[in-house]
Amino acid sequence: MRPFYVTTPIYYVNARPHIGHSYTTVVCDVLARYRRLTGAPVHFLTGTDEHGQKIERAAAERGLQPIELADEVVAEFDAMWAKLGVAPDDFIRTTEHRHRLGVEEMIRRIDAAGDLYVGRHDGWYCTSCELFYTEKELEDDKRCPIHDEEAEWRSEDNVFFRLSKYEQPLLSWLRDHPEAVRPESRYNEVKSFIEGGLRDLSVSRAGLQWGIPFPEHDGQAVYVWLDALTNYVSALGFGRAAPEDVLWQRFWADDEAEVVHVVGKDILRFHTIYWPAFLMSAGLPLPSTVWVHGWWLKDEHKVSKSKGNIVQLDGLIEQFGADAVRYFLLRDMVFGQDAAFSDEAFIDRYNSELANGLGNTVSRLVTLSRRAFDGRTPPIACDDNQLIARAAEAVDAYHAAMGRLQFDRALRAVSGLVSEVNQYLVEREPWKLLKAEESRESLSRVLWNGLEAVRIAVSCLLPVMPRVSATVLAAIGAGGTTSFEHQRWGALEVGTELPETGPLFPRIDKEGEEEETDPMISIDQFFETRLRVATVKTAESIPKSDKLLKLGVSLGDEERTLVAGIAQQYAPEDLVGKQVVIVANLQPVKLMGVESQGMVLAASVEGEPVLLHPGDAVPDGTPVR
Ligand code: ME8
Repeated sequence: MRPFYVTTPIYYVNARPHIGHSYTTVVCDVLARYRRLTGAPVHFLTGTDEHGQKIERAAAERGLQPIELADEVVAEFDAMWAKLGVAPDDFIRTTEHRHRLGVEEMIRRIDAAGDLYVGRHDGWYCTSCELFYTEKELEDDKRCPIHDEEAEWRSEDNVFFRLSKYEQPLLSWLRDHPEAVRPESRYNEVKSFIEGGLRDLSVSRAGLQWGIPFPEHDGQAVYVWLDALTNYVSALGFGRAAPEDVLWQRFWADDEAEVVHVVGKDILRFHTIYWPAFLMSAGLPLPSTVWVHGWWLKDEHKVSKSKGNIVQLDGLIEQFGADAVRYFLLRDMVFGQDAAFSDEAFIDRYNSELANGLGNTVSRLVTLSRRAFDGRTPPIACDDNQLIARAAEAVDAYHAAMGRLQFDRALRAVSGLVSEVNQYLVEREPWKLLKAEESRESLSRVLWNGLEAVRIAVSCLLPVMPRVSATVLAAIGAGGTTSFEHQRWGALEVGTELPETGPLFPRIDKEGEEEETDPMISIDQFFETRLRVATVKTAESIPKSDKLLKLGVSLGDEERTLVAGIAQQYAPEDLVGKQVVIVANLQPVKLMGVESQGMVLAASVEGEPVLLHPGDAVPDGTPVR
């Protein structure tokens, strides 16, 4: 199987990790886990971009040395990835020696190709982008189009890279590799940008202290983007004549390797023009695909430190768990487009698809199976039912979408399958089959089918919700699933033990209060309870009971005796003549020697009953629905 190398951008250390960084990194983690489940060798890299004027300034503002700031923020990124269940194989920092070796080797090769020269550089510079702009590219008041910050005029001698020489080679590369930049809209954007003409690029900065010294050019430091982009190869051992270069061979140099960079649209040009041009010049293979996603917005603006509208995920992770947050990030953003973040959207998605959808379906199936089959999966499997085709379709749709990074669609397919299972249970009503011995066989089939379809659905969720999926698989008797191999119908073992598990996703209301997970019922189930209006004809206290009253009520064509626990709130004489709502088909029970033939409905205010009365007088016996 093709080796798969996936990278996040390396993040600047002037900002704490927020939803934007988390999104890209979770996407890469999901891709890495997905590929591992298919059996491919995988290498997943993330890291930090620590050089440059921007970091130098941010550190100075806090009275720190740049490396002190970097160490502090790196610890935060590390902690965030651990919290989010992100497990990279490597974390590169551009201040590491191994990285410097890679950058020096890159420059040596680019120089050997005759692509470097010294020239004068005048232009408008945005420090946040670390990029020169032409006047035309700037917004009004000379503001940067990405950061909305004022650009500054700079004029200095720099080392230049002959980017213009790569105009045609880049266009040929794009023409021959339609998958080189995805989605297609970004591919088209890059292509027309190159067709508009490329100017040579300044790749050094004069007087920059906090950077890698430019080899052979005293007083110049390596431009941060040439520095930063090289991380993708320096982390694999490029530039080091060392035995660990096996990573470099396997995940980059080898033709077989599939190299995928995932980036936000803010850094599209760096990854689809500069980076491939540097690689061409250095005589190195190019990445297979640069996948470009949109921005998380808050109040219609890109979430970013410079906008000051940061969304941090710590609170959500603490309250709902990392897996729910991962699910939301992938489910609610169409990869490639922008998405607006809100707490409401999070809670709605969580309640509908995780708590009521997956959590509830699993808990129903497991509870019924445990009860009916002595704590085990059902004894009889089934290979002929409506869920088989549904499951196969969902798995196909899921894999097709995952291959195109259409995570929203992939998860919709899975969540659709879970809904089908729920619907199937509502139709088959296995809870009704629990008691009768002659229904055991059909009960076994229905529950096994439900569990098997859930097993297949949850196996698809393994890359996205690694911890919860493993818990669910263990809870339904299919623990230890580590590959997609068994996604076909029929693998769930019969009669295997079902361990006890707690609730998976407690339901949350919008104020953030946790609720017990309420099992959903069908309308038919609701109508199994017969509610009727009745008039209280007589009311008296029950001797020796200070809580209970004995009520005589009329349902029109029928009189009933009820016992109600309302003596402390209602005086008997106040009740006579009042209409109430009763449950008319409750099995009679004896309370304090009196048979109660139904139940009076009351709102329960912290345990205190408040009787329900119809708003208008209605005939006795009128059904309530
Ligand atoms: O650009 N929505 O680092 P950076 C979605 N060091 N994604 C977002 C986002 C948002 N609102 N905000 C940030 C750099 N991101 C360079 C990269 S790579 C060789 C050097 C994500 O810290 C997104 O992936 O500004 C974006 O491309 C990246 O963070 C920018 O991170």
